[in-house]
Amino acid sequence: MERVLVIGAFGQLGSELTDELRKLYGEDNVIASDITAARAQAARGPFEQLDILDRARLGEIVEKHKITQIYNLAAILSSIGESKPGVAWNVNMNGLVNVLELAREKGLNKIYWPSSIAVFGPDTPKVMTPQETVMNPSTMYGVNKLAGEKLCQYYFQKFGVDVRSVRYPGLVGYKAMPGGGTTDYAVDIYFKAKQGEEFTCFLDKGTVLPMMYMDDAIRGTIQLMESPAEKVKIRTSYNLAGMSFAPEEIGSSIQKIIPDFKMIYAPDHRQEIAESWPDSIDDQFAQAHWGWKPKFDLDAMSKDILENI
Ligand code: NAD
Ligand code: AKB
Repeated sequence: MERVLVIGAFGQLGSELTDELRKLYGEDNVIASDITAARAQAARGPFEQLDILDRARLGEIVEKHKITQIYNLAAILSSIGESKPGVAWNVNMNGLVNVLELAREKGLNKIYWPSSIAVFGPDTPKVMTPQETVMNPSTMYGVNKLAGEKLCQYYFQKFGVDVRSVRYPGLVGYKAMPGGGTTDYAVDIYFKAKQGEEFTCFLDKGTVLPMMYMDDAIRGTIQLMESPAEKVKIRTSYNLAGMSFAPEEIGSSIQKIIPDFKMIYAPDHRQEIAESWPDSIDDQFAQAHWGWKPKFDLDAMSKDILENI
């Protein structure tokens, strides 16, 4: 029987992924953990407060709950990472090392750790960015993700740790708020639109980025983790695509449902980060190796979100 620990479970991804994992493995077999206990009361199911940098406590929790799989979602994202590069390095890198070391020592069955389109940089080909290409990230977060990918591959090749990963595009959902990234505007915009307010976008018109609806991201993650090990042929991290759009295109998609929605543009420091990332992603290996296929395009995502918030 699988016993799963989710680290960073109260974040944008973790809040939804933990619920899905509990449907799959049973509520008591999925232990949520986060550095903050603030939402522990509201969350259903078992919870442990954990700073991923506390390796001893991580080991105790794994022993106590007889954990067989870890989903490591604890991270400092791109925008906050630029203002706190030292903290980003510590959490993003040393947190990952703690999890991989524990997996090696205890022989855990599987580890999940997400990478990001942030591994690409300004000199990467922007359109249909290939799996293997020039990678010179210009953010601390991107540097951490690229190094993390190599570390995951190293632990797989050297120690046989079954660690799996995808490079998510910007994730768009409505059940939990994003935590300090460059793609966060694409969540905030729906809430402003629904409240009948004008939206000020921190990215400029024409800034196309790869994005994905949270339902697709959760489905793809579980699909990868449930695939037989021999189908997982890339052990750095898989390119994964959903959709691509610029701020004015998400605005137009919203206007099909809320015609008087208005937005203005006030680009800030996140514009430079966004400009260093691809427009679109070639995910042919995720499709071929383990059958990835997104379900949501921009209009389908807008309809689903605006119906539900
Ligand atoms: P988030 O910022 O919303 O959540 C991260 C969680 O980690 C938070 O709940 C935070 O409290 C927790 N955390 C921070 N420091 C910690 C520590 N020291 N110990 C334990 N927990 C700690 O991030 P997210 O959007 O849910 O991202 C989850 C993962 O997916 C990250 O690895 C991120 O890089 C990756 N990712 C996310 C996106 C996206 O658009 N959301 C895109 C690409 C990749
Ligand atoms: C961010 O903007 O930092 C994240 C990501 C694309 O990794 N959403």
